[in-house]
Amino acid sequence: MHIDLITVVPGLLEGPFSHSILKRAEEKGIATVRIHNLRDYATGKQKQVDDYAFGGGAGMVLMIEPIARCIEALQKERVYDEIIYMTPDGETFDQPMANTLSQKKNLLILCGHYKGVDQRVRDAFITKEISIGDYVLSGGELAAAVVADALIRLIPGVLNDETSALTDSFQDNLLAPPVYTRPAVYEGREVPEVLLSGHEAKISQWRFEASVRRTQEKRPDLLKDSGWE
Ligand code: 6GU
Repeated sequence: MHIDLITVVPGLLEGPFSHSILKRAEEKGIATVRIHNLRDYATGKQKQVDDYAFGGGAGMVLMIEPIARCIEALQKERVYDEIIYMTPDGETFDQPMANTLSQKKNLLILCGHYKGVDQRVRDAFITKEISIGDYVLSGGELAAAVVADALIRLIPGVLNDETSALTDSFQDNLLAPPVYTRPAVYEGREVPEVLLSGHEAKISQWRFEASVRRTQEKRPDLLKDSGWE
């Protein structure tokens, strides 16, 4: 997979992709991520990327020309499966959407800022609009990092067996079961005995039941669609 990100604040995106799992995915060549500074596609000595909204009102709007120039330059190098705009009024991101997008080859993600982008950018270029939840962030960058992380970790070869995505919460509409490590007893708090038994079948059964119980307690809404009820 290759992800291109367009932003006016590249610094906000550099950190998340230079650590841990995302960094290893990049090093293995499984997922490559490139951050593009919208200002590099602006013209004039001001390198202007935003302007006042027609009709007035507070807040600046990202202009169409630099964005169009940037997208069109990137499209000369790749054909994108989706051109995504990160916006609080987009479709709410969830695990099924992550699963679908993780199978795409080339994604372009545009991060909004200020009061958003000129509507004509959305009309002319954008194929999918994503929100990560019902709250407002100061820009789409942190949301784009969330989405990219959720996609990249699902690509085969990114995670090893120990961190396999198959046992994640949400993959089967169940939350993951509790986990424990050493010591077996901490200040009188004991690890459930079955987990120390070495009995694979019993452990699997315990984990499944613990998942169902945890989901009933914390997220009964998920169980309705799970088929486990
Ligand atoms: Cl994608 N962008 C912004 N600015 N705020 C958000 C969001 C995106 N998703 C939730 N809140």
